Amino acid sequence: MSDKRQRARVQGSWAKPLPKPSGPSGAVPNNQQPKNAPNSWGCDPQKTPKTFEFHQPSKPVRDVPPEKVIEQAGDHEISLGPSGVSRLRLLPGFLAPKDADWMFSKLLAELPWSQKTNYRQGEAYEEPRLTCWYGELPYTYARSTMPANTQWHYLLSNLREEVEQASGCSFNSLLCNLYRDCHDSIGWHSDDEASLGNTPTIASLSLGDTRMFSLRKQPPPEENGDYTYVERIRVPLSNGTLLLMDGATQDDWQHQVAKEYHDRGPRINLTFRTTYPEPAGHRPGTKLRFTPSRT
Ligand SMILES: O=C(O)CCC(=O)C(=O)O
Repeated sequence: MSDKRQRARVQGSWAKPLPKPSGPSGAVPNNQQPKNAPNSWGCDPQKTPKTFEFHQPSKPVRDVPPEKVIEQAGDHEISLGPSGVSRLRLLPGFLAPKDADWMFSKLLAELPWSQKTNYRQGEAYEEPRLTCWYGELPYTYARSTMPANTQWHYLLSNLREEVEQASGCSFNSLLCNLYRDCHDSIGWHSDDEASLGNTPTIASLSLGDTRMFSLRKQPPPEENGDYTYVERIRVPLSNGTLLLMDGATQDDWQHQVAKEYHDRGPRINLTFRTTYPEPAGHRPGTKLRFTPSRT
């Protein structure tokens, strides 16, 4: 016997006996039934609520905020707190497409690209992209260090000057990322290692195929690290686009370039930064607060 039928039988044997019939037909007319007697369905009207009662759900229903897309050139204040104003400046076409194309080919062929090994909870993993580092100081993140490298490729030195003019900032370091195809990525993180100082400005120049740059707001402490309801922004970064992240962006937001599930050609991203000697007594690569490292 099927489980469903077996349960139906057990329920049947427990059902309350029907009231004794009194009329000639054996049936008790409805209007003669005592007011509170169980009806012919075996339901006790006293136990059955007569009216529908609405109970407010104990947890308020929350909407996930719609994701914003920033594509327009110019300055965008993306939040006012909690650490201050977070700002993006987007400059599509910062490099003319023809210039961006030949610089891309040259940097792809001539930079000393390699795959870095990082560590998380004692486990080693290979970064899903290639990188190289320029700066007078070494740079540590995810428990692995890129040694100082002052041999700037002449093209990178020229680009640094152009980016400094456009941003009004000066940069002494550069992290280069090469995404070989749609499978390469960088996970959610903030550029908030102590060696980058407080409220760093990061200038990010993209060459090659377009990839989607995503940002998500840090959740407030009462969310216990749950990002379900945080604000999200997407910025498509195309060949020759300059993006500046400024103000509290590294304190109040995280960013990533996710893997994609359709073909993407290679893309180079140059992130100009200012680095400072690691504070005395700090382990290299220490973050200003507990946030994930780049993966
Ligand atoms: O490739 C990008 O646009 C982002 C790179 C990045 O987030 C980083 O280098 O920290």
